[in-house]
Amino acid sequence: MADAPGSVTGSDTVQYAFADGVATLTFNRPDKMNAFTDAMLHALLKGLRACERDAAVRAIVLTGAGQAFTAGQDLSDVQDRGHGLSFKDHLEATYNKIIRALRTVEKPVIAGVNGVAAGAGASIAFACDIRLAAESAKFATAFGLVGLVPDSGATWFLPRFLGYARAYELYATGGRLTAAEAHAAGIVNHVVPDADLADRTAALAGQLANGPTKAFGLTKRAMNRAAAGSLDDALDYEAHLQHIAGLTADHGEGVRAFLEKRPPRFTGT
Ligand code: LHQ
Repeated sequence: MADAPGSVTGSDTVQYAFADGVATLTFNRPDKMNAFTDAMLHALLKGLRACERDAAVRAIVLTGAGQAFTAGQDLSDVQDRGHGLSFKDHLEATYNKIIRALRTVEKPVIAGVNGVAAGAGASIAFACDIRLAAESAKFATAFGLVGLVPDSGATWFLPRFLGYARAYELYATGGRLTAAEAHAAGIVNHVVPDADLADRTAALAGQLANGPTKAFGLTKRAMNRAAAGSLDDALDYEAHLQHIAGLTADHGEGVRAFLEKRPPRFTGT
């Protein structure tokens, strides 16, 4: 944890911590349910880009301070913006870049959903690779309750988890999913007692950070591509990426360790 709070993200409202290959970005406006201001969104993007550039970062955790993961867009910030950036320009300058960064960073990203994830905050959780949720966490669609359409990838992610009808109904009614419901629907990988969330998330992130992270990154690239293409495309692209993975030091180490009946020592190269 060599970095002072805010020195990587440029803001204390998104805190950055690094230890043992795991970078943790914590949304930190607990008195406002970690609702996003523009400064926070830019800090999050800056933090994700720093994670992407830093080879020492081999897994990323997003979580929230206090009671909420994040309540999404700070609605008072929208009111105060007056006739500044249009909603479209704002989305393109902030949330859309964050969602793309989460999907393209070739390192596993885990959301430790510690409380409510609302609106674009739920979208950010959906864009992570793995979600652990505290028992008291909730996913609140929120957009419709304030007369907005789902954004930040919400129309892409939720129907893939729930199917069209359940996703549309949730958006149209402003519905919420409990952690248990989200787990049953395949949105959340694991539901854990509230008091255990930070440790369980850190343990999983630590496990991944010690793995063959180059291969994990290529797996993400392959799955992103497969989600948008045909089986034929997926077969061709998997073969292309397997060629790359097959040349990594971690592949050699993994095979040697297996044959020598010892645990592997992966380096992410
Ligand atoms: C908040 C917020 C919040 C400000 C809680 N803003 N203060 C993208 C681009 C451009 C434009 C617009 O939108 C988007 C995407 C979006 O994300 S739209 C959806 C925005 N989010 C919402 O609509 C959620 C609004 N919040 C809520 O529904 C509730 O607060 C939740 C369900 C998150 C939590 O409920 P409670 O546990 O009952 O807490 P609370 O409502 O008492 O909130 C605590 C404080 O946090 C309170 O402030 P105060 O000063 O009165 O103590 C809230 O006003 C504040 N807060 N969310 N989004």
